[in-house]
Amino acid sequence: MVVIKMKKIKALVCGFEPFDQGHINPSWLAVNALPDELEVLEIKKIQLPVVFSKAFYDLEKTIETWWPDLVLCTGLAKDRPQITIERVAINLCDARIPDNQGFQPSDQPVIAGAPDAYFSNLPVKDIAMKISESGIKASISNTAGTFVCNYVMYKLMHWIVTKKSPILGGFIHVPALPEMLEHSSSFSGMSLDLIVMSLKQALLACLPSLEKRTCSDSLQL
Ligand code: PCA
Repeated sequence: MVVIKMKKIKALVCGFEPFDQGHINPSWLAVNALPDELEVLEIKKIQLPVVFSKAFYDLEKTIETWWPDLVLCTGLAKDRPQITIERVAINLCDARIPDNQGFQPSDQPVIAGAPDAYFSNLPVKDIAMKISESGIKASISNTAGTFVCNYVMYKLMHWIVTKKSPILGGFIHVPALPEMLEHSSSFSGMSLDLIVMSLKQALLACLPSLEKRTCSDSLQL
């Protein structure tokens, strides 16, 4: 008899705590509102501190205890009107504002001597397309900035590459909620519901790539 056991695919999804005098960070609000399961995905959610010396440390600890198949990090980009899927992280920390522990690096590498940049290994075009098809504005971004989000994405991709890990990893920036923006702002932000929906679409867009990687484990003869 052939028994087909559907193995759950583990997705670790991260958002950030508030920073820069904000009281909320929609990245974490949206991540926290995701279901615990989505189709074949088992979802674990964590909030990361906006602190250079801690953010990746917390993420790495969770990766090395839970061993996810996918790591999707998210953060707030208040100056962007739409969901942006980051294609690349660069080896640079150049902070416009201090992090939540007052550290403000200027022109420092994330990791001295490491490559100038790492690409996301998520299907970034498929993600942008799937979110757009659901009626939500989304595009690919070629810069994750030079603050904590870029730092975390760079460290994550460096971890994946140097450990030769099969994990899919990458980063999505989400816009501000409407109530976070000044009246004078040229755009109106995005509702939490739409941000949550975008993250679900992003996770679903990763399934074909994930299933390709894990299908050899799911057949038990
Ligand atoms: N956005 C910041 C850090 C935390 C967040 O949500 C960034 O884009 O670097």
